[in-house]
Amino acid sequence: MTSPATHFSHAVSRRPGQSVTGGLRAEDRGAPDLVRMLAAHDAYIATLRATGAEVTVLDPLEEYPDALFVEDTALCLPEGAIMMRPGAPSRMGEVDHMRPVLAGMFDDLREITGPGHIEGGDILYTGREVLVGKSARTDAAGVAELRAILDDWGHPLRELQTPEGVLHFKTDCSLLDPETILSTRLLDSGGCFEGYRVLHLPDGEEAAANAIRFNDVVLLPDGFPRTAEMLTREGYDIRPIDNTDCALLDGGMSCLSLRFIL
Ligand code: CIR
Repeated sequence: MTSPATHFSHAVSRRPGQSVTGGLRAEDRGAPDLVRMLAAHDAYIATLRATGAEVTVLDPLEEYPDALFVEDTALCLPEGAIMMRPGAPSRMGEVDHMRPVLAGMFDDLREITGPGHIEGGDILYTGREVLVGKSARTDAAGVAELRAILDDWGHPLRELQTPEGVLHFKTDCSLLDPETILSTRLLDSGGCFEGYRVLHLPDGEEAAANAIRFNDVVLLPDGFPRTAEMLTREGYDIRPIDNTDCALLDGGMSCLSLRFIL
């Protein structure tokens, strides 16, 4: 079954630059290695392209160390794209660089104009609804502004809470198919996925929660054997991708692309 939440014709991604070593992180566990990160990024893009999708790869933005995490700058839906308004002050300017790219692709381009804030990492589109977790980056005013736009497009929005200490809602969950969510027990314990089938990350492998279903494959951070085994057993075709360096900046599989159908 194809769904606009799991099946895509296009993606947009951005290469990391030298400045990525200065990217935001909740805890300093060392600087990412750009050479290894670029190799992982190549593998990520190649995996998306191998599914038949067209992938636009943008040049690094040295003035924005976190600009490779393009997901936070926009929400792309079948009806159009919405420019976000990041809650991290150092990331707000990234939106100005993504707007012209999406303007060339979408007829209907909307904007969160503020004063609220919202980042794409806090938004999970499941096909039947849009789940948004308030977080240190996403506030009630940002969610309200998004809701007004989604009302126009007929998408129900459910406002939720990203757990304390978790960067984004999707740091802790992913959509595996329109009925199935991969989630940490922590996030799911809040009851936000009622009505979906939920697969829990095995204990100790919570860092594998940020995966993406992209067409017929699931891109999963490498190094989480029990999660890989569980998903394979459940019938998903997984593609492990080295996430060592993005993880040092609290990033995962979803943050590295905007995915949509044109
Ligand atoms: C940040 O703190 O904004 C970046 N270092 C990581 C952003 C990850 N984005 C995402 O999960 N959507």
